[in-house]
Amino acid sequence: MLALWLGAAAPGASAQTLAQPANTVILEVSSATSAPNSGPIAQFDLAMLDALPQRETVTSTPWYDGPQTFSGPLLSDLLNTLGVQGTTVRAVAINDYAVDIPVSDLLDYPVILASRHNGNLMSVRDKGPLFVVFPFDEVPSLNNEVYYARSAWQVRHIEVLP
Ligand SMILES: Nc1nc2c(c(=O)[nH]1)N[C@H]1C(S)=C(S)[C@@H](COP(=O)(O)O)O[C@H]1N2
Ligand SMILES: [Mo]
Repeated sequence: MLALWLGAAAPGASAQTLAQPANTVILEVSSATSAPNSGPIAQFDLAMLDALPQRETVTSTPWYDGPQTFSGPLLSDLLNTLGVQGTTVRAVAINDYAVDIPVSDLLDYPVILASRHNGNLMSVRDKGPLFVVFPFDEVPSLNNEVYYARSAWQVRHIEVLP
């Protein structure tokens, strides 16, 4: 099994320095390598996600007519911030849809945890609050069912698997 380090921090080292959410928690990140009952290793409100470097992609998708603009932090930057180790990122949505995304995808492509669609926050009805967006137009080879299935919307929880 290939174990990839996301970032240089020691495991768990940077979680303590992460700000505490001041507003509604929209994302929880947990790691299978942390103690089972320790709860999430990080909780994020929107401002905390907005404080990370933002990446935008303009892309066609199977879900909208014509190219759309999506923006938010890179999933790789999010995990770098936490210094978690793993091979797989499991994105779990509000409706309990779950999909496993290999960490190699995050190293190979700018995969965005989008908080904005055409500059606007997304309601749950509109695939919000968070939507895993692959850069389909930047990397046309991503246009297949594997990556459509990894495009989880209404994401609420990210679990990092060893
Ligand atoms: N939250 C959530 N995201 C999801 C899904 C889902 O059911 N819920 N389905 C996935 C799958 S399997 C695919 S192929 C694509 C396309 O789903 P659609 O055919 O319903 O448009 O969205 C993905 N993202
Ligand atoms: Mo699918």
